[in-house]
Amino acid sequence: MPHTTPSRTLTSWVGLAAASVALTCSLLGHSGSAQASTAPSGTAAAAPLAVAYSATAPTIDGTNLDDAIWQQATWQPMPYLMAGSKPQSGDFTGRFRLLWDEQYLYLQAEIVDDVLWDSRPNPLEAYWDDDALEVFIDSDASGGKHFDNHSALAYHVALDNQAVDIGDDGKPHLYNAHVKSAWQRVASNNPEAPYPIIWELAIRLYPNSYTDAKPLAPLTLQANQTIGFMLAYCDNDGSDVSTGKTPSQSVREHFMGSHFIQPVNGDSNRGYLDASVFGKLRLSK
Ligand SMILES: [Ca+2]
Ligand SMILES: [Ca+2]
Ligand SMILES: [Ca+2]
Ligand SMILES: [Ca+2]
Repeated sequence: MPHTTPSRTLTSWVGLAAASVALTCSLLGHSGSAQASTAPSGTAAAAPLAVAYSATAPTIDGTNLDDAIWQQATWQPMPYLMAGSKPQSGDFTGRFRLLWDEQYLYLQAEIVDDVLWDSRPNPLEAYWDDDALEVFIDSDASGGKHFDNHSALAYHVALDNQAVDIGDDGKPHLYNAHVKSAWQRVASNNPEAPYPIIWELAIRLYPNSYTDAKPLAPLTLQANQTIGFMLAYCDNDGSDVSTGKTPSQSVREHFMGSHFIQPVNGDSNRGYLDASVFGKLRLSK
């Protein structure tokens, strides 16, 4: 990270995220089969991350890291590569924090992405190959296969703020009623600034028995509820267009997430299939 980074906040959290990766990798290297109580944070086996209750709902408008409501939440890093190549910090860096009330799980993310890319105007087409913030939610932390059922959902929230996932018919569906989304760039007078995005979500949770044919009402969230959760970012900058692909053929360059996923046959991209790889949240009050 160059020392000319304009944002003091950014410098410190990028450094912290890197330190966290180093520490976690080190712990993983020595821990073998870790117990739930001692497993490193950022792993499926780790103790649940406590999420603070907010009596006042945060405004979902993609602004204001300094909002007093968000100061009760703790930043979490997104340091783990799940697919593609590992990006430099200016290519992608992300962190996020969470709050809850009875209606929603709230998320505020700060994302550095050097090129915003949305080459497929149809929100149902290859949405993972356009830039997207991907939220994995398993409302009862049941784990298990969820590709074409709603025991868990993997909401790909696109740059047009629409949320898409595979439905129980095996085809992509929009779930815009489930996720309220807004994002904006952070303005700066420094020409070297990375102009990070503040991306905010309010997420409804649904029971395992939700189906597309008979959508159920969202759950009322409760203190001490445990939720399966991961956050990821699909980063495409269209770099492969220079190699002869058309923009609509361009594929995701990095898929970075909040949790370490044990690879199977070298593949860590398992969150869209198996909710057992998610981390866990505990709603505290
Ligand atoms: Ca990028
Ligand atoms: Ca798109
Ligand atoms: Ca579930
Ligand atoms: Ca991008």
